[in-house]
Amino acid sequence: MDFKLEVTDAKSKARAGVITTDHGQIETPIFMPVGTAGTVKTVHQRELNEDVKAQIILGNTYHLYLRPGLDVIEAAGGLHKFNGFEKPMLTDSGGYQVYSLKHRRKITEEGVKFQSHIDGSRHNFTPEVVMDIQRTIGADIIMAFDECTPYPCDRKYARESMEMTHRWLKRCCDRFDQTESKYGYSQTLFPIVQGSTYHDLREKSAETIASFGREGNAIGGLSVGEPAEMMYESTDLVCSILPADKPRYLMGVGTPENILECIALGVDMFDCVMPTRNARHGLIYTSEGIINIKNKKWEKDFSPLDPNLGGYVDTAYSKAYVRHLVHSSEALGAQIASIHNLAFYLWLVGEARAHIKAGDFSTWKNLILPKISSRL
Ligand code: PRF
Repeated sequence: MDFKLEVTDAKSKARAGVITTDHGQIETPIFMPVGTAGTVKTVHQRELNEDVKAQIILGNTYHLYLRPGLDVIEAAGGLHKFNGFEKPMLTDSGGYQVYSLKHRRKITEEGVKFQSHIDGSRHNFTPEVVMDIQRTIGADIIMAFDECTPYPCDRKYARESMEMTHRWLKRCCDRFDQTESKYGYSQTLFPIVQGSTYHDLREKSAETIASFGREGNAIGGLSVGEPAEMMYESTDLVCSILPADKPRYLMGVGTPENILECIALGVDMFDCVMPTRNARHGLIYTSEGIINIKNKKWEKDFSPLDPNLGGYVDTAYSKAYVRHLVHSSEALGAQIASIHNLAFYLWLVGEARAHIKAGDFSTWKNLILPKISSRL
């Protein structure tokens, strides 16, 4: 993997760059649609390419390991061959998914023992196991095994957990460096900064993670219930320490507003289930503001979903029709809304990138934020 920093904004810390992987290039800042089980829910691969204009998608180690299982993915020749998405992919390590299991897991120095949410079967994830699994899945970018601390989190727990995440990182790097890609293209490992909302811990973690000298770095443990201001403070602090010549990935963030604010702090990559999950519940992000398509207000509004975006679903379908579909729990409603919301997120980061390059990012951000955050 290679990262070329093209422009750094003069008035903020926003950056534009290009990541090159063996499956193609990613223009940053970028949003990565979440494809937990090897599929971006309700969106097929041609739509991801042509309508959403996705440049990279995310998969989850935990889910893919449980279903379909590694034997199937390996027999297919890796996840790209299995799901037919030939552009870059990234897999999360399971650190966050296992954390979400709460009552069905036990964390020790060795790793995490957990029970499957599908059938209750017992499994053991260690840093080594998680590296081996991600070698078999075969994503271009793979994540270190970490513990995502909850919010709030007492200081002692946050410090001990962060130190364990650092020891796990050493084990991840050792295993990763001793093994090879299974499918002939290269993979790269991103470590993850933790440290909850404690500034000194965040600082320590960012310094430790940076000292490993990997090709990119991630920020975890944020957007877990803390106020947005706290998330911005931690992100700002961590970005000031992580090396400028490597991509920075803020995990699981966020709203369109969160994304623009964190681009301004120097983040290059984002992922979040929000655009797809919210789409399935009828929340539509548009260039004019946020719509709850289930509201009666849209019942006879035959205007296009979003006239300014210009994508197929934005002009082909009216608000009234999408309202009817979502209201009736029709699969097509979830599909149109998901494609639209993802296209909106990709449009937003694309615009951010264009304005960083044009030198007016901050002015543009301040103009567009009130508009896209308003409720219609
Ligand atoms: N760690 C991992 N994945 C994540 C997170 C984390 O802290 C988050 C936190 N927002 C989202 N996804 N491994």
